Amino acid sequence: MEKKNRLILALDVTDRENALRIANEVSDYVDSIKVGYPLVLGEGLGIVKELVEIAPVIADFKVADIPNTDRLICEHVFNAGAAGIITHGFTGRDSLDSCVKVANDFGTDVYVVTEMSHPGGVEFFRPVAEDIAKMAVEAGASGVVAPATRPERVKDIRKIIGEELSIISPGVGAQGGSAADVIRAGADWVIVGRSIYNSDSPAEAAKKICDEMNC
Ligand code: OMP
Repeated sequence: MEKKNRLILALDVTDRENALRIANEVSDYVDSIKVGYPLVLGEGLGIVKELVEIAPVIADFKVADIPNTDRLICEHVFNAGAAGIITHGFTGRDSLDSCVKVANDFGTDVYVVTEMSHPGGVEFFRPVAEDIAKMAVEAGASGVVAPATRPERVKDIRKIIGEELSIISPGVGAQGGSAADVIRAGADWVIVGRSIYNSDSPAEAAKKICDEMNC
């Protein structure tokens, strides 16, 4: 993913018309659009093909299954035109290897969740976040997902993964995190949903976040 604006839009609206309108409005300010279950269950995987005309798409399916099922999911997603996918890591190295293998065949990216951004994200993830980050490096993933709600954890995870892997970081705005703080802590991109798509002016909201990150 080209690092221009450091902003990834989390497009968690559920209908095509709104999705395309918002994506078009913010296209100058985002490096990628993340789609997940809300939009794909609402409109089908075909929406990815339409969105890639506007910006590269990361498919957030938090893939978490046995290697064969993971492979099938990744193949579908990349055939639909996505440039990247988000997977879980707690399913183990063989499952992650399966996703990375498909991504390598397609020339696409795999991002592995380390510690999640919501309050419950510390309950089970906290003790394993570092190990998952290490595994992401060893498996040849492109990057990890780490919480903008806890910039100190982004710092910890950056120390583990070094500079080669990217950190994409959700939790800015609606979940209370600050874009500038988490970029300073070592994130490469912030992922922002509600603060942009629920705004009266998604473009202005996206521009404001980009301006904040000029730090
Ligand atoms: P907002 O809270 O509306 O900005 O959306 C954040 C987006 O990031 C949503 O699409 C979440 O599903 C996603 N996300 C998190 O909020 N926390 C995480 O730990 C991981 C993700 C993710 O993998 O993208």
